[in-house]
Formats: sequence, C-alpha cells, structure tokens
Amino acid sequence: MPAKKRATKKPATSAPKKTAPTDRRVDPGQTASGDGARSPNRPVATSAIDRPRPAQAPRAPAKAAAVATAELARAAGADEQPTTEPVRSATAPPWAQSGDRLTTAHGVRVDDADNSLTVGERGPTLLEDFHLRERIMHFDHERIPERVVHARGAGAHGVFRATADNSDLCRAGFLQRGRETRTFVRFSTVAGSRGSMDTARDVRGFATKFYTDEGNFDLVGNNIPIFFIQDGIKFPDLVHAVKPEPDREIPQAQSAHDTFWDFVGLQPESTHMLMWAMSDRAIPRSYATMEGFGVHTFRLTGADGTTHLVKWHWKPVAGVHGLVWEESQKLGGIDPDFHRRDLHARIASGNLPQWELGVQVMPDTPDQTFEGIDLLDATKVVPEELCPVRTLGTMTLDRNPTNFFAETEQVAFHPGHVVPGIGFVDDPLLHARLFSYLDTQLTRLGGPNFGQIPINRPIAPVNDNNRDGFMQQAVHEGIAPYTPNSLGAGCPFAAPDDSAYVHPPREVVGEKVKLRPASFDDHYSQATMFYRSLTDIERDHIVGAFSFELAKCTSPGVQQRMVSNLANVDADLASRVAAHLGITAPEATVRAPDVLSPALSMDPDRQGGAVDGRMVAVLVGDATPKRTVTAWRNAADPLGVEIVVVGPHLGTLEGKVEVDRTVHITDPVEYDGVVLAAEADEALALFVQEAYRHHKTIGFVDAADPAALGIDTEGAGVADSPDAFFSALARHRHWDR
Ligand code: HDE
Repeated sequence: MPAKKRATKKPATSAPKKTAPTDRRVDPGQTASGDGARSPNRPVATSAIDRPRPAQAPRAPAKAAAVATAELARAAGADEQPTTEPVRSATAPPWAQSGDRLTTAHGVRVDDADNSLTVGERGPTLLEDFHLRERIMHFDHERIPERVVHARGAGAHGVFRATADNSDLCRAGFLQRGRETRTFVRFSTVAGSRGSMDTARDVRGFATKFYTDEGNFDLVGNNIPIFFIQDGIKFPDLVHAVKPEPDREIPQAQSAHDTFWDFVGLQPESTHMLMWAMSDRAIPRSYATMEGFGVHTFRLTGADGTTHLVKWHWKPVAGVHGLVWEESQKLGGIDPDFHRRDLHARIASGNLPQWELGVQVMPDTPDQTFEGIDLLDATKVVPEELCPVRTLGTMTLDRNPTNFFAETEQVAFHPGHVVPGIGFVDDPLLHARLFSYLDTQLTRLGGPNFGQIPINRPIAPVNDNNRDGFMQQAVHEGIAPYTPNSLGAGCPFAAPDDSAYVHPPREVVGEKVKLRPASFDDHYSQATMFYRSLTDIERDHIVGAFSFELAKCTSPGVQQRMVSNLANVDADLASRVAAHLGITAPEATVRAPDVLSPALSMDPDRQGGAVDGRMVAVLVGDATPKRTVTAWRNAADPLGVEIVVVGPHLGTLEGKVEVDRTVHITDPVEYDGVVLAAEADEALALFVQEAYRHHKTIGFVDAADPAALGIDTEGAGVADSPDAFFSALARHRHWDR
C-alpha cells in the first residue's frame, strides 16, 4: 500500500525559520564573530546562569560555499594560499550543513522527523524507513574513545605574537619579532575521565598548537615543570596505578588511593613530582592562572645555525593562583565544570587570558647538562635563579570553540610536530612520547588521516604523498604519489635546506643497554629544594595534601614506605605526615639544596596584579539600596571583574536591587571575593565567614556589621570601599590574617 499522510499526524518538528539562530544568552554588545570584544552591557555571569555566549553569525551560503571549496582544495594539496584562521574557515562546509531544510545525510529532503514509518498507526516499524535507520546508525556511533590520559579538557583559540628578536636563538618564522600566529590550546586534567570534575587534585595539561606558515608546532606541556618518571617505558605503569582501581573502577579522578601510592612509593624518582602534585599547583584557581612548561629540554637552532638547549615556560599575566583544598572538593559537586566555564566566560566577556612564552637558554654541550643538572632527566628543574626565563612573545586566547567535539575533542597534539629550528634531546621520556602521540590517534580518531580534520590541519601547504586510509577526505589527482618520479614531472620536490626541517647532526656512540645513567640517580635533592623554597603556608598545604592522600590508603605498607621516602626530603615534612597517619617517620639524611628557588613559590606577593575575569559576590537584602550595587558594579566593570548579586530570593528586592542568584543555590567557593551589603542573616553570615576562612577579600558596606561575624575589620583583605577591595582582590588570598 502506498504510504499516505495520516490525517491525525503526531506532532511534528516546527518548521525551520529563516531567521538567524538566536540564543537567549547572547550578549547584545558582543561582536557577531564572538571575538571576545568587551561589551559595555555585559550581562551578569555566574556559574548557574551561564555567562553570555557570543552570537553566531547568520550563515551566508554563498560565502560558506566559497570557503569550503578552498578548504577542500587545501586538503587536496592544491591550494597554495595559507589562511590565517585555521578551523574557522572550515566550519560547516556545504557537505556538512547548508540550506534551511532538513535532509538525510545524503541530501534527500525529509518531511517528518518525529514519526517512523509504520504499518498503520500502531506499528510495526518498517525496515524500509531509511531515515530512521540512518539516524539511529549515526547516533549509535557518535562517541569516540576518550584520551587514554588527559581525557577531561577544555580548549580555546588564540594568537601568538612574537615580541622580541629571537632570531639568534631560533630560526622558526613564527618566533621572529612582530609575527602573529594562530593557536589552539587545550587544558586538561590527567587522571579523570571525560565527565570528571575540573577541580580534582591533578597535574594539568597545557597543550598548544601553533599553526605556523612552516607547519604546525605543538608544545604539549603541563602546568608542572617536571614529571613522575624518567623513562617512557614506565608510563603505562604510572597510569595503571593512578587510574581508578580495576576491580571496582574506584576512585574517579583521584590519586588518593592505594595503587597510586603503592607505585610511587616504590619509585623514588617520582618524589620530586609528588611534592608539586601535593602543592597548590595541582588545584589551580583557573586555567588563566596557571603556568605552563614544556617539561623536557629542547634544542633550538638559530638563524646562523648555532644551537642552544632550552626549557619552555608559559607565564600567566594574571599570576599563578590556586584554590584551597576545601574549595576544590566542594566545587567538584557544586560546579564540576568550574575551569571549563571560567575559560569560556573569560573569553566571551573579553577578559582574555594571556601568557608570556619564554625559554631558559642553556649552552648545547655534548653532555647535555647545565650546572650539574642532567637536562635529559625530566624529573629535574633548572632553577630560574640559575638560568632566567627569556621572553619570546605573548599568547592571547581570544575565541571560544564553535563546536566542542569538532575542535576540543578531535584536536590531536604530538610533541613530534615541530618546525625548522626546533628539535629534541636524548631524553628517554620524550622519545617514548614521540612514538605515542601519533600511535594513539589511530584508535582515538580512527585512522592515519586525522591530520585532515579541520582543527588539526596545518595552514602551510601539504603535499605529502600519503594516500588513502580510513576517512580520506581528499580527492588526490595524478598517478605518481611516490618519489622519485618522472611521470608526475618529479613533483613534489624535496625542499632546499633553508626552508626544510633539518635534524641537527649529533654524534651518538655507545653500547645498547637497558640502564639508567648515574646522573639520574639523585631523586631527593630537588624535592628538598622545592619544599624549602616555598612559604610556610604553602608547606602546610603540602603536609595536608600528603596526609589526606595517604590517610585514604588502606595499606599500612604503602603509607610507611611513602613516609620513608619523605624522610629523605625533609624531616619535618615526614614527621608531620607520619603523625597524621599515626606512624613514625624513620631517621634520614637530607641533602641540603645548593640553591633555593623562590621562583617556584606561588606566594601572592610574587604574582601579577590583574583582576580581570575574577568573580565577586555582592550579598544583598531587602534594605540594600540599588545605588550600593551600582557603585560596586561601576568600580568593577572597568577592571573586568564580574559582579554577581546574591539575595534571599530572585526578582527585585525592596531597595530595587535585582538579584542574580539566591543564597541557597550558590556558594562562596565560586567567588574570588565577597561583599556584604546587608545585615547578615544566618545564610549570609555563613557565606561571608566561609569566604573569610578561605582567605579571600571581604568587603562590607552600609548596614553590614562584619565584626559581629568574627571578621577582623583591620585585618588584611578586609575593605570598606570598592577601591580598597579591588586592590586587595589582586592579591587573591590573604594568608596573613
Ligand atoms: Fe602525554 N599523552 N604522555 N605527557 N600528554 C597524551 O596523547 C604519553 C607526558 C600531555 O590536550 C596522549 O592524544 C606518554 C609528559 C598532554 O590532547 C598519549 C608519556 C607530558 C596531553 C600520551 C607521556 C605530557 C597528553 C593521550 C610518557 C608533559 C593532552 C591522548 C612517555 C610534558 C593533550 C593523546 C591534549 C596526552 C602519552 C608523558 C603532556 C597517550 C607515552 C611528560 C598535555 O599519547
């Protein structure tokens, strides 16, 4: 029987409208391109009320088609025109999304997306319904494997500007003064799965793809300058130990369990990294307030061919700031997306995260050491006091991804993506990575053509003679994808040395052995240096973190072994942790460090003073006059500080103040500072007291009586005016009260 339209058709999707898509969270002052320009009417942003999203530009079919054609031509290697905006020009090409009518994946128009084809109204469903089968087939395969490590992350587009003359150091074009290069950055935690909380105690990944005109350069680093292991062959062991235990898959996104501490306790080379992982570095306030490090030593070749050994550093303009442990735990429940949300909101509101990129420059000696430090050992830092960081340029993150999956999930970093002028040293950890990052994409992204996915494509022309493979996007022309050839007129030709990647020649002699060098043996002296370079409060936090993590372990042997390792770092540290565990620390000989390195500390006095992107709660009641809130907003706005008005209920209060969030649905851990602008009832009192206990900046005005809440109005970071408040906010925490 021919399929007939039913008289009583079940509700169908409303007809597509021809107007541009609207988003109720659109910022009216935002540029259509969403380039993060600061808006004069920036709406209030909180974690529950999402901060504004940039408006999407209405699609212009003619332009999109032209752009997409160019992209396809580039994938086929036929386009010699580099574009400066990777990915953006590839969004929604016509083969992916065009026209305003619903179609199947093969372009056939669809009249009904709500009902499958059935025999009669009550079924059964017919296999003939190709639209149904296609929808379900595609849906069934929407997920790809998450990353083996660093599964949880958030990304953003940016621009790198070289601000110094770096030609003596590196011949790479993107580092030459004045050059601008688009980038894509992905921040991540290491241990947790894709859906785990942002604020877990963990190392953070800080991976940057530079789309240079000489090819892509990936700086795949972390927010901690060293690593747990010296040799890549131990990486699967480390990851098996830290990931959830295999019988019950518990705990999620946490190192506080037996298998992790079992492994690292038996692995003294991890001790230095553990000091960092137990410090406030592992619970950052935001991605924008994290340092980044290349970890390994790299070899740079200057314009004249001279080589140097370097370590990469990203220095955040907003300073290095952390959460306190209680905040990080609470945020895991209150807002598991805390860091992801913050990154997106900063960019959407124009408070653009920025870092300076720099290098520590060391001579390229045959033994690859500096001041007695083996530069091949990734468990060692080079103190900045011995070798300062030389600034090369600045990166600004200025655009949020359009599509999380297409960009943040599919981006594929690889330490082996380097450009002429950047090379490797003989670090055994790095060498294992140089294999791993290509290999892992075969499973994750489904084959060897992942470089053709828009976020991974270079802007430099590609002519690689690679052919075929799963998900090949290009329609290659010609019959001679091999070299040498005569049938393709010899094309593509090998590039001349001055534009090609050349591996700096190095003599390598020796026996094939499975051995660590003696220069990798010292596992404790830098751990001691780190610990002793910190402030008292930072050391207290490390003691607290070791105590917490080890107390969560159930094996006394695991606890005892770890405390014995700590005794080699610092006797006081070991005995305080041991006391918490109810055990005793052994005597040990601690080697006093040759140098201390205050640069390792997150002491607020050493950090930048920018407050843009910080969040402040103004607590109001019915009696709070509107002018009070206006005054705080007026002071906050030019500084880029977000004010969130927290009151007893939503709507407008008696004093004409409009409330953004009720005190019952928000929590002081979501804010960098709190202003009490009302007489405090029990809920407001608890709010302010918790912020005070977390050493945050407290403001008070009008009817507020902070002394009644136990707050020392003369103490550091307690202010009764917007000016005093915002300058105190720059310090981030007031540990000294
Ligand atoms: Fe990774 N690492 N790693 N790693 N790593 C991955 O690559 C690996 C190491 C780092 O946002 C994986 O695409 C090995 C050090 C970051 O997409 C995988 C070893 C450092 C990211 C992999 C290391 C890192 C990864 C997982 C020891 C700091 C996230 C999926 C030899 C310098 C990148 C993927 C992103 C991701 C392997 C050690 C940083 C499995 C074998 C040291 C920031 O290939």
